[in-house]
Amino acid sequence: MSITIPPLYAITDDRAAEGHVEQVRELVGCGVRFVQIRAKCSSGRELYDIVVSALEIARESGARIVVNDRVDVALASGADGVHVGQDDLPAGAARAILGPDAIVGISTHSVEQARAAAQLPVDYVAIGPIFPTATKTDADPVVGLEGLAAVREAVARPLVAIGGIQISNAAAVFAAGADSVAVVSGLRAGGSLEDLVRAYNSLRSSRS
Ligand code: 3NM
Repeated sequence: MSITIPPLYAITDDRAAEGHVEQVRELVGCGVRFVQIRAKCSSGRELYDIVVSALEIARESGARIVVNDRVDVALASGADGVHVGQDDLPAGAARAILGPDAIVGISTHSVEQARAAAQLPVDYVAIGPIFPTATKTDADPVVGLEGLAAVREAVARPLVAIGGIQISNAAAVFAAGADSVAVVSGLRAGGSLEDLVRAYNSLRSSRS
């Protein structure tokens, strides 16, 4: 349970014109090394096929793939791990199913939830939404940079910030204590994806 998550943690988007596999191909091709497949509209079978194809692409570059919510699909496909939310299977159960080498991450939405999550057998704790987001329709109240800093104080685990993060505000998110930024729309703003990926990844290394 000691992994290094790269500064940029990409998440695939159900709303994109390209499917999830194409998104993974593009993201990985542009230098992304950690991708969560978040396919809320796919059946179990569809998700399984997506993850198997994504893994074939990711393996060529050493990128890691985690599956949102579906521990069963993560296990069956041989994914690197799973990301669970507060209402999904408990992180301890996910760990028991996937074993000690899998990545298990968890979403939290408050300092209290983050503190509790840090006691669980997880590799990282995600906190959000940091800023308003249109991607998650049932998002919790915004925690802001102050909330993120408070979570940083309370949690020694690798900390992933999520929600409304763009290249324009990512430096402030790292400065507030995030180890990594999880991004959906902030990778789809147009322009060169390769340059954008490089820009996100260089922010943490330049953190003072
Ligand atoms: N989870 P974007 S916010 C998937 O608060 C997700 O846990 C959140 O998308 C949380 O980068 C969120 O486009 C949406 O804002 C992130």
